[in-house]
Amino acid sequence: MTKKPVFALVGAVNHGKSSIAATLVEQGNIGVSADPGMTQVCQKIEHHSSEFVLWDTPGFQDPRTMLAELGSQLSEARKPLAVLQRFSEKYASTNTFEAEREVCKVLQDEPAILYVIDSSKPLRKIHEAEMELLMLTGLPRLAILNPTAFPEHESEWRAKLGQRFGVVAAFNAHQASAHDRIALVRTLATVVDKWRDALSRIADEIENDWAHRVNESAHIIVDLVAKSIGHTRRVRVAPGEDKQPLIDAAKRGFHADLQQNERVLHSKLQSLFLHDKVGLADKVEFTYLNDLFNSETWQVFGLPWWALLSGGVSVGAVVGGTTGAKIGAGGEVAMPSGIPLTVGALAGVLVGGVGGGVGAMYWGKSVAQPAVTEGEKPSTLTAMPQSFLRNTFGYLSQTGTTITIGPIQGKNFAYVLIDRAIGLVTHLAHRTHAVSGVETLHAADIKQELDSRNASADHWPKSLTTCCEIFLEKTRKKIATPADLEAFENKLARHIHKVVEG
Ligand SMILES: Nc1nc2c(ncn2[C@@H]2O[C@H](COP(=O)(O)OP(=O)(O)OP(=O)(O)O)[C@@H](O)[C@H]2O)c(=O)[nH]1
Ligand SMILES: [Mg+2]
Repeated sequence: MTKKPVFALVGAVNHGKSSIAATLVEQGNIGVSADPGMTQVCQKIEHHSSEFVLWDTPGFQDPRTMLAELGSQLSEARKPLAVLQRFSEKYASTNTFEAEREVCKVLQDEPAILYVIDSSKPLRKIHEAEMELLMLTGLPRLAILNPTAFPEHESEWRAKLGQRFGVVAAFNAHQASAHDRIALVRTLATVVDKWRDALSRIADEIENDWAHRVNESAHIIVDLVAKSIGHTRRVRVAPGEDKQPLIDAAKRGFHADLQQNERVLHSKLQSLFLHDKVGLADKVEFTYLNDLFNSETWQVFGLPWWALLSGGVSVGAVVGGTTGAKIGAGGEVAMPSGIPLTVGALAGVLVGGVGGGVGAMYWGKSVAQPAVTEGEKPSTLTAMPQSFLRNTFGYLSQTGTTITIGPIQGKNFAYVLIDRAIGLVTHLAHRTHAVSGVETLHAADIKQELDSRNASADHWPKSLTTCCEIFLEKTRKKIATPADLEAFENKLARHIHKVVEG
């Protein structure tokens, strides 16, 4: 059986070797640091699903002295790796050439060399010695340009690399997309002949895995939406018991259920994109996740982009004036995007036009308000005259009654959930595993990112909105078939594909 492909990341201190490793294999626990000399010993890294091995190394610390000692031996040797082996043995019980010996240990595994270069840094003699040593190993080689800032020295690096490295690839550890990872593996397939087929298969696997993740994200988003828009909570009221405190408590519980559903969805998305395994310090803080019912978040996610342009006043003017929004029979307003907003939502916008904060609050509350029904007869208790309630449900006073909280009345609720989820998917899909540090996501940033990609629900193509509306309508009526779910899932998956690739 042929050995599986093995690669060794070599390059000068602090040029981004560990960062490339982290991004390429999507692992956040590889030591990356701004302090030079972070990697002291070699680390063997296996890709989570593909059959290849990556060695992270400290790189050479003193390649000029090493080259002076070994240069002529290496250039004359039939087996350069044996020369390196003897070199390692010679210094084995000393503290000389520690980093070099670590690299040599890995080179005995006959890897293909990935020579990492930060092309924002100048090329020096030490780097030329490094390149020379790598060339003399006789191992297959690929140079990777990974500028950590503006690549002002790229041309001088390329000039020197050309003589010793057949192929030079660009791969930015902080920005590389799945597409870039796949492209790098395909490039490697052209460099290492003996692993050409294996590497092509690996590239295919990564491509399929990525497509699966996107499809799966659409699946779990649709699942969450179906679950959330139909969600209800019941509370039993004993004869003579005061209902209102029970209703208020049940509403709080109802909102907590929906928040929990969303939290579960978001952690599933994190796992899907392999961002849940990073150490605590690297965790993204999704602060907006805690405020599904926060009025501000609702405003950010529920309003079309044009309504957010310049705050409340113009929102009122735009809705009331130029767009000519119509109130339909169902008390809904058709916005230019075709996404219906409830009258309550519109009122929120309009009130917002007059008095900013109040409008935002009303907006948030109105759209996130669940239906409240008593017994079997649906009624929005809070909106009905007490006399009517007494007459209609009086007979229940002997035995008590059951009150159902939910489902959410605002039709925009589903779109808020979907936008937030796709925003998170977009963020996770573009976050490389080399990027560390706590990052706080704000709802407004997510919305802006989606809008900049024409991806939020108010930018959707009509066919997607129509499909979504059919799915929502049937789900609300509890008549959605698996085929309806699948149809929406497929369309949403195609949309997410475009968004994450854009
Ligand atoms: N902006 C930016 N910074 C990067 C990129 N790649 C690496 N860095 C930063 O460069 C520094 C060094 O990165 P490492 O991956 O630790 O470099 P290394 O070559 O493994 O370093 P040693 O193990 O110390 O030899 C870290 O602060 C990284 O965050 C990149 O693509 N863009
Ligand atoms: Mg390192």
